[in-house]
Amino acid sequence: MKKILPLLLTAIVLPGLASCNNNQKQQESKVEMIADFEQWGPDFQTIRITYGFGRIEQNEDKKFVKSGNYSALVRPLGDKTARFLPTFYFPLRSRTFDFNKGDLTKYSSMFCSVYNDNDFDMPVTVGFITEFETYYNIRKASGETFNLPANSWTEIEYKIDIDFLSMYFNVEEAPALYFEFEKQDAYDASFAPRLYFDDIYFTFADEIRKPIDTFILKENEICDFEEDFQKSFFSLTNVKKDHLSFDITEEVDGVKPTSGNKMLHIHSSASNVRWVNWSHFIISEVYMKQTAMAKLSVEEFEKQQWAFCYDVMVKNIESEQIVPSFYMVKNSNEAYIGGLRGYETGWTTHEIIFNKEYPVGPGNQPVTIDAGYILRIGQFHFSIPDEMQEYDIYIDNIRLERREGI
Ligand SMILES: [Ca+2]
Repeated sequence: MKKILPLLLTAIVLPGLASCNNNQKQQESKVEMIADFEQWGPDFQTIRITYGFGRIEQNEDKKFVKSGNYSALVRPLGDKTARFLPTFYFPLRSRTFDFNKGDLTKYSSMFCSVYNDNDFDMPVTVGFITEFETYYNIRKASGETFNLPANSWTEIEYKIDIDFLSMYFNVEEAPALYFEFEKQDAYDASFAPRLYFDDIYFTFADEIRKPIDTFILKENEICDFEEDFQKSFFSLTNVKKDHLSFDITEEVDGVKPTSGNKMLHIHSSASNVRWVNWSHFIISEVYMKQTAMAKLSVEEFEKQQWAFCYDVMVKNIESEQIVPSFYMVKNSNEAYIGGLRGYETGWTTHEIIFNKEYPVGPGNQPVTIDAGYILRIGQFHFSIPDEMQEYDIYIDNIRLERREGI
């Protein structure tokens, strides 16, 4: 019996090993490596960081290496004055290193290993950069946020949804892959949290995919808040952290949407500041460029009178204002229409008529939403002031309406 046992074991173990090796080989051939951090270039050399990011360096402590000899020690900080959350990213094309990994139709997922060397959990958001010029000016597609539990390795899989991403950019030419953190309460990188990244790669899809156009709106709709994809184009700038929050909701607290089944609900918490701060609910430029607003031709714009309309209700506060602001591309020019007040009696429709002069704009100058804003429409804001008490804003059915011909 003693002699048979090792033979049996051998017989069982060897085929197991063989199939394991085959699997491994198959997996390797299905992988596009972005960085395994074994070499300085391109792995570290091509990384870009946002202003005030913190620090990234090569690590050789094996405890924090997933494979090979090295990994990347990432210490995100986030300068308090920086416009962006601390983000590092990998351009997917390089002339210097002669690669092009930007055709996302070939890939199914992004994988990476991260060790969170801190006594607290940390979130990281993964996604794609849609445009980068300088580290002052980058644009991101909404990503997916993963929790990194304290003192352990996490394997991240970020599924590459080309239908969703094709709303932002040509998915055959994705500019860059990003990792974004929250701002840390630290001033110096030596106090920043420690994270180790290793083996960042794309897996190949079984076949090349074609994106399906899911960005479909009703005629003259800017945003009715009915479609799931819309939410990923909304964001907030909070003057104070978590001062403002929003959700897309069905009927709530007796408030019913004015169109369809869903509406935007913005909640503002009470503030004790003694001066006016404005936070912003933002609809992204990428979104606005695909709406009825951007599809108006100049001829149509001049021939008909058009109005930008939305339904709004402010609850739990007597007198309130929100200020809609139109931007041209790249924030180069803003026009806000001020002086909209008093919604306490229920739903009201606001309209802003294009080509009409409004009395209050930047610097108290008259302002007109003219053809320039249609041809070069950028992001759109609702600006929302701090108040001493908490309150709620409901918005629905942002749309264009045709008025009489002129
Ligand atoms: Ca609606």
